[in-house]
Amino acid sequence: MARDETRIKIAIQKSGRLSEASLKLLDKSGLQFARSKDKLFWYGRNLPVDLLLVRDDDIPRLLLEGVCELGIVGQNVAAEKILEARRRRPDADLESLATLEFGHCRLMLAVPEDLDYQGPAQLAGQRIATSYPRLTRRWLHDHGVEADIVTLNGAVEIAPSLGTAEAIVDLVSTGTTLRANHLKAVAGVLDSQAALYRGSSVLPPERQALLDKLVQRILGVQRASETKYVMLHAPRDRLARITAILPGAETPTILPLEGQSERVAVHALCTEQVFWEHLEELKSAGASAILVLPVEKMLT
Ligand code: PRT
Ligand code: ZN
Repeated sequence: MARDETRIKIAIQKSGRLSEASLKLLDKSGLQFARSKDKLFWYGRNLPVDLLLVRDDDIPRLLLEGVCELGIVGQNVAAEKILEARRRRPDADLESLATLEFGHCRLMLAVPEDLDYQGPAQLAGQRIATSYPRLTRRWLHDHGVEADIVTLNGAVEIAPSLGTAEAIVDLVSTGTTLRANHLKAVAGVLDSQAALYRGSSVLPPERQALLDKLVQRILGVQRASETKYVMLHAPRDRLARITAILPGAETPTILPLEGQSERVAVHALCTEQVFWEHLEELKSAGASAILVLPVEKMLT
């Protein structure tokens, strides 16, 4: 495939936990692709922006080598691969443009459930199985512990029962896998979620402008997904109290209500999550007719 130097390439996971949400984000950002079922490459139809569908582990390298300009990948994978790349190029780095609020998980140290774990010092001289050897090594180093790292590409959780390691460092979301393998999580190594990364290549001004526009759109969709438009009726004399409850609302719009002098309508953009608890609190403070609406797009 000849490289077209005028287009932008975005790398996402081909098939896995991050694929669907990554595609949805790009779709909401207004990108349309000529999809080809099995191919790795989807051509951008409405903008000069193409998609590369690859294994998540390959995304950091594609960004570091300048093959792609943008990529969506878990912070866990990005952090591990950056450390790996630094062995060859000490200044290797990726810029994280935004966290994307999906693919949440935690890289954790886990030990057999019947072990009386007292702290990192207990790991000295032990074998720790993981698919994240560099993050594990850094964590051990930060805790002043020397242990043997056994690098495995999968099925890390069975290493203790096979007798190939005393502990593991692996991703945990619900904890079901650990429990099924009679392991317990005892320390967090890294909190992770999917993030949008920018590669290290320097672009000519026109392509940089296209990239900036694209990033603004993606950030706009991301911000909108966290934002809610709240409408309610409130007694005029409780406005201060009610606006204080609205999460992340800076300057709500206050509108008169026909035929009512004591009550007004309040419209507010809430940039933080609106929970049921907020609505219950608003109601107790005198608000009524409370509506929470999703926001589809935002450009601020
Ligand atoms: O084929 P490819 O290499 O692209 O995919 P993959 O198999 O390496 O990755 P995939 O699709 O499993 O995960 C992609 C990314 O999703 C990870 O790099 C994380 O950023 C994120 N993620 C979120 C997770 C999990 N949650 C998760 N639970 N990745 C893996 N897991 C594993 C976990 O290790 C455990 O073994 O799922 C298992 C179930 O977890 P529990 O705790 O819910 O039981
Ligand atoms: Zn992978």
